[in-house]
Amino acid sequence: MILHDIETAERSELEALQLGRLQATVERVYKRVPFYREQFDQAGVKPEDVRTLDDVRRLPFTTKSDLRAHYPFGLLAVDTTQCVRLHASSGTSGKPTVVAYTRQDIDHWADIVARAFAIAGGKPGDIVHNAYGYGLFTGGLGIHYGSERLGAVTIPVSGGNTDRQVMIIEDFQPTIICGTPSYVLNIAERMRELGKDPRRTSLKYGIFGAEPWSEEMRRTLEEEFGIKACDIYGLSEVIGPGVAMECHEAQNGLHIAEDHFFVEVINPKTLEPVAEGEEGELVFTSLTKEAFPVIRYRTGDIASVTRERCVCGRTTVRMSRVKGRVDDMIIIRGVNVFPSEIEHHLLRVSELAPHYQLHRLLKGHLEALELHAEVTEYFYNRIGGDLQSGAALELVRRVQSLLKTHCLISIGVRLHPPKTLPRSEGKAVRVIDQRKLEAKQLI
Ligand code: DLL
Repeated sequence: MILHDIETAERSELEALQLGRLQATVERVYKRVPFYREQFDQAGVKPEDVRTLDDVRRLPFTTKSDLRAHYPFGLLAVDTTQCVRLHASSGTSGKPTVVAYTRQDIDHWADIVARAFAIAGGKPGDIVHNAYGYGLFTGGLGIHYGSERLGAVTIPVSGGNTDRQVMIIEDFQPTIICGTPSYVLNIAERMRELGKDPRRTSLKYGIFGAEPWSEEMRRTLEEEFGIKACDIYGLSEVIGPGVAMECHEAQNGLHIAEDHFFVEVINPKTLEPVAEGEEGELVFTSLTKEAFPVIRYRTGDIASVTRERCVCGRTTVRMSRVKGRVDDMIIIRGVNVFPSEIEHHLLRVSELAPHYQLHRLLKGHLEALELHAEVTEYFYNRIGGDLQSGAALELVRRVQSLLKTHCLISIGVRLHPPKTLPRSEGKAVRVIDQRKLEAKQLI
């Protein structure tokens, strides 16, 4: 089901719409947001210089630190009294980033997320179990409004209280489940603990995102629940969930809602555009937002885009899965690796459960990486619970050599008994930085 004609329009029609909206946005921010006016003036560019879509490149970038520097309302293009909602994204340190919405922004966002549901296979009348957290995080309410806009029966479960999640899935018979992939996997685990089979629920589709996940994690979730799982991407600064959504037909790249967001992919070091299909940092310019427009916002997320036609019939640009954030990239002796790449290989090892953490450590002055992974119940029982047994040590060596071959990194591997690593209720914490802990202990 395609909810809006623009998703299948000729590129020329879409680009004409984008240009008009871009020009209007640039003019608005220049008039209304002193920060943007100063930035444009410094770059020597005026709103009327934006004559083609390529001219976007003349505009300055915006970063998370710009947002922080204007905390909480400094970048709003309307008076706060014209806003009907505020959200915030939790920063790793210090103050969060605040984002604001007018009534029209909320309305557009609901349309965008309703379209995302349809892209993932959703229809009016579906029953949606929404396990994204409700609150300042955009996941819960963003998905909620889109699901209602689609005409689906929306269950605002929020994250956590996993036993209640299991009960609701059994009793309310949802057809779609939304949540972070790591949390929904935990729901499956809990169902099994309670003697229930996740494959026998009413669920047909999963809409998973808000954290990086791999193709193998998709396979695991699809097999666990017997569903089709699609990737949803978004970030609060740009709007929240729905910026891009993977179609259930191809499951090969996420369609960007290009009538609302203009995408670029840049080399994060040179800030120059990369060639189509090449990986780089995603940069978005909002085209319709009133309260909190963003100009060339550097997301920090690494992905590529393609303009190739999709089998679903949509003509919108597709982005690849997000590999991770620029700041999540781990550099071990000159080799770069993202946690999601490690996950990709780990989940192929049948003796390991899909629960892991990566610890960054200092060995002397050199950085080292240690993988903490849980073994499956089956393997644990087979080795009689002895993680020092020959079979366990052989498994450690095999995982090390797999990661050495495919990710080119030498990594320590520690096996853990089943169900001993922490479980997430939202975004999973995959990387623990022991370097900072160690440094603190030294003081
Ligand atoms: O995570 C919005 C969202 C909610 C998206 C629900 C999808 C579903 P923030 O909390 O601002 O917003 O975090 C945004 O999360 O810059 C990415 O690094 C990461 N992220 C979001 N979706 C994906 C995804 C929401 N599908 C940050 N794959 C982004 C990988 C993702 N990373």
